[in-house]
Amino acid sequence: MAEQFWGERWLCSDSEISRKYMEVSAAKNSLVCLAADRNTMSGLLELVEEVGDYIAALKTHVDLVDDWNPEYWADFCRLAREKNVLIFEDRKFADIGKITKNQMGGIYNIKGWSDLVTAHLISGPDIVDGIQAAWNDEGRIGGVLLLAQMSSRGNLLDPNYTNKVVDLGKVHDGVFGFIGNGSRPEEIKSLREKVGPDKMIWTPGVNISTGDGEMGQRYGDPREAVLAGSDCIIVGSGIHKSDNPKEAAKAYAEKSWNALLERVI
Ligand code: S5P
Repeated sequence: MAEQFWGERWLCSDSEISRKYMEVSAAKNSLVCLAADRNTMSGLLELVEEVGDYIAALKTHVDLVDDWNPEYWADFCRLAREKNVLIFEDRKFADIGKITKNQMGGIYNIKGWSDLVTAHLISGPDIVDGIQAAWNDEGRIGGVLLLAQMSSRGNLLDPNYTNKVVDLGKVHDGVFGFIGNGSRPEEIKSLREKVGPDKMIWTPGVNISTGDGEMGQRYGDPREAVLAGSDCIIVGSGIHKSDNPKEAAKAYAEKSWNALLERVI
């Protein structure tokens, strides 16, 4: 079923995790990854309960939760699995390969529950091998999203750096795709041209109300991001700070899905 909606992305991709994402998004008619940036376990559980049916992936920052403990987290991950969403820890790893491998463990044990994680490629390509080795030790599969662009004002990821990240990431099986700047459709378009058809581009910095956000964050329009080549809109405050998170999640799902249909046709 996913093939008819995803077109060449489906045909060109032989990654199990990419196909899983495309299937989940097609089943839910949503290209939304919720950035679940709430500080309490009860707030997180409530949010996923409320919007889980309208999102395809759930992005976490495990280290910003005030009352985190392994039992609560296991409940949270169980709920996410029941809701059929991929779990994506936005850890933005950046160290050398062997340290990153160990950082996938530790008290949070990210390798045990994440399907996707983010990494910067600043330390070189071994970081991807380190992350993959950690999942492998756990008998699990996962995908790395490399930061090729960022949505924040004044970031240092210039086009030259972006090109290097794409060149290295494109040929690595452990790389699921790239983070692009959702606030600037022209940047997404140029990223898509470099990446080609087979890897994912996921974009934060997306909101129905566009413009500047808090502390240098910038927002672009969800439909424009998808038409420019984004495969998933990462939406945080647009959903979790809305007066009605469920309705907001539905609205983002609809906009992103209709844009995919428009793009493929
Ligand atoms: O360049 C980036 C990369 C990421 S992963 N800009 C971002 O904003 N993010 C993440 O997306 C950020 O860590 C946050 O969790 C989310 C955006 O949240 P929002 O509330 O601004 O939509």
